[in-house]
Amino acid sequence: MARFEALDIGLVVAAHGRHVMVETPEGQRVLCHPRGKKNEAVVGDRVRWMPVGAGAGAEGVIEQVEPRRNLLFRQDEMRSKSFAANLDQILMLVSGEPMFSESQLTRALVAAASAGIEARIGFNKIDLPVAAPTRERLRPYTAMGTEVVELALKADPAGARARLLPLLQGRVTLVLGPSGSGKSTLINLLAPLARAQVGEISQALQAGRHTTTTTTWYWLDETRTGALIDSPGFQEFGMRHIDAQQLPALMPDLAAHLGHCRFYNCSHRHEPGCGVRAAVEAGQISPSRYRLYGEILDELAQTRW
Ligand SMILES: Nc1nc2c(ncn2[C@@H]2O[C@H](COP(=O)(O)OP(=O)(O)OP(=O)(O)O)[C@@H](O)[C@H]2O)c(=O)[nH]1
Ligand SMILES: [Mg+2]
Ligand SMILES: [Zn+2]
Repeated sequence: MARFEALDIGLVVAAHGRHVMVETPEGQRVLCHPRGKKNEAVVGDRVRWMPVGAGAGAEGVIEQVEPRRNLLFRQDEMRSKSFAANLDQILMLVSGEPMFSESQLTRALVAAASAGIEARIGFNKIDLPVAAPTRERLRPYTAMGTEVVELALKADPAGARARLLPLLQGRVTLVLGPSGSGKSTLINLLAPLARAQVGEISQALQAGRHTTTTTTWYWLDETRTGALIDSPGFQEFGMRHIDAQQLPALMPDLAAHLGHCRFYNCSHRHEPGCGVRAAVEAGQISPSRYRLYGEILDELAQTRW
């Protein structure tokens, strides 16, 4: 391990297959390749690298990935896996059009909690009529203590900026959310040098969508302290690494009622004297969240592969 300490350190700002873009502390970008067979470096990683070749177009080889503070795993719509590391927080961006999936939202929040990463919800497109029912759908999340930041990134960019900047400055934020929720719009608004591709979906022509396909790091400003990470819209979250026993503790609304069950190893599904189920019946835990708990638990209990 120690033999690489003399090498330059760089930050992974984009990763696509075996191509990894590494940024030097001076802000130069070098296309790097991993030394080994596998590309283990992900966006947000700090790596030790060595130049190969010289002059313009010089590339590099990654010799070592530095130890990580945290690592978040996700799977996108193309079922390809991607990760980001060393995050300060996650901003889960949702909207009423397209209507967000509670299952996806819950999974993202559980994955963040499991990785020990703080998460907030950005509720975008509040200018649309569908915002009222969407706000209702988000009520269980507000109630369990997850911050919901209301935004109209396109209709009221100044308001969105004022609300978001204090939360984002000086921190590394991974922006997650379904396709079309406005992640790239957010990044273009707050990271002026970004030019992330925004999908203007034509109703007549389904073609011409500019959907994000790679995970990319964007600095918030020239001081290069805070950053936003754009990511492709996701369908699934890999959760197989989560221990089924831990699941209730990773869901704050369920966690609030643990320790009130008759059986110490209660699964909160069918046992008598269950504090969690009593809370569902009393309306303190939303039926949808309880249903999602059961769904995820079933998945985690299945054979691992
Ligand atoms: N009405 C309304 N539309 C918005 C708002 N913010 C973004 N949009 C539109 O929503 C669409 C999708 O925005 P994107 O930023 O490309 O969404 P994305 O989350 O990056 O999508 P993917 O890259 O496919 O994952 C675009 O047509 C935006 O103009 C808003 O506040 N209100
Ligand atoms: Mg995008
Ligand atoms: Zn129970």
